[in-house]
Amino acid sequence: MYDLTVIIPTYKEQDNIRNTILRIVNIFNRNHINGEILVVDDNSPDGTIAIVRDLQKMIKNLNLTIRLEDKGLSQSVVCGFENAQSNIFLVTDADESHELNIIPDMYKEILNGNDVVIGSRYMEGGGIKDWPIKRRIISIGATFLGRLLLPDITDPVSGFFVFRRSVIENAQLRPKGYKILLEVLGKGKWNRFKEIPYEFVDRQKGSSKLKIGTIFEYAHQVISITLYSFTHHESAAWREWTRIFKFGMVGLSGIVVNMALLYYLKEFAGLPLMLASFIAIEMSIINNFYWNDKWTFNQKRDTGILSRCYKFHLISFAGLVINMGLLYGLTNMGMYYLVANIIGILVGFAWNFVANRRLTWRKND
Ligand SMILES: Nc1nc2c(ncn2[C@@H]2O[C@H](COP(=O)(O)OP(=O)(O)OP(=O)(O)O)[C@@H](O)[C@H]2O)c(=O)[nH]1
Ligand SMILES: [Mg+2]
Repeated sequence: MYDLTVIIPTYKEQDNIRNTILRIVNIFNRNHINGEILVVDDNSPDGTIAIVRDLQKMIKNLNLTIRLEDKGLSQSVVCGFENAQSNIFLVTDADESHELNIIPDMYKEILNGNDVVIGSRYMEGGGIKDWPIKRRIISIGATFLGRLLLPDITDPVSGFFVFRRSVIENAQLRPKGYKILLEVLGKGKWNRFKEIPYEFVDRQKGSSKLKIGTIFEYAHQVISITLYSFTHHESAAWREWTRIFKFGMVGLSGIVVNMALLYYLKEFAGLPLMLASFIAIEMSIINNFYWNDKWTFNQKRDTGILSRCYKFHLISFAGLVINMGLLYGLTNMGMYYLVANIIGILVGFAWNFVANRRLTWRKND
């Protein structure tokens, strides 16, 4: 048994694999990590396998799995999870695009109690070097889609991550395509996570295997994780759906408060309509804030209640502007006003949820 398994999926990496393995061995030695290196190769026709076999003669903690069917990156990584001889799995590429030097920090954060630790290109301090504009656009699009499922994570499609075996013990992974991390995060069971920034460097040697079909595979993957979460309520994606649902319920309660108060202030307190409406709106915003703070986002916070309440007000106000702006614009374009209003409400709701999720109730652990 080892303390850590570094899984390296490979396909035609004869120019890179030796260096990568030697660097990881070096990192293990310098940091006294009792680690295993597991190369999972899809029967590469070049010299990759011979090189690994050769290195195995002098590196006893180097293992090799050769797969003969169902070729694919994600499948190979999952095969690595199955064959690993430790309870902590770290995945990295063979082409030295990842900053291998942060492996000890990533591992340490797992020992500190995190379930998942991700090397992030998209948080402050991270980055991407030498990427053509096309690759950047595809990556940003993929990241955006992934963040819809997992808003707390800046790089949910990173190929550089480490996690505990327990995260996926009961998850039914259906590996396909490139984005295995999204599958692990979306279907797995985890609470504490950490991201560590690093700079991705484009491969210097060997060729890229990214194809256009990969994009469709990815869209398919996002949809199936969403569907999976509906029936597997321990998954992280489900946690997010629950929040959206609660946020919607709170929104409905706000409408009830608003209507009831407006009626009372107008009919019984005799206030002028606009003043009554102003008070009713303000009370419904406070009502919504209270329940979202207590119920929807019941978690540790990193700001005081007044600051959260203030942000919630600003965002609600912007939401109102969005709602009314759409109502105005769409009816001017000839749309029936009740239909335009529904669109305004839905877009306003999406804005309110996403903005508050990001700004008002940020912390998740
Ligand atoms: N086992 C296996 N490994 C693969 C497969 N496709 C890619 N890999 C490996 O997965 C890692 C990431 O693949 P890359 O081709 O580097 O993907 P990328 O970093 O998005 O793109 P480039 O660096 O531009 O090629 C590398 O170690 C590849 O050798 C595959 O079908 N099977
Ligand atoms: Mg690469």
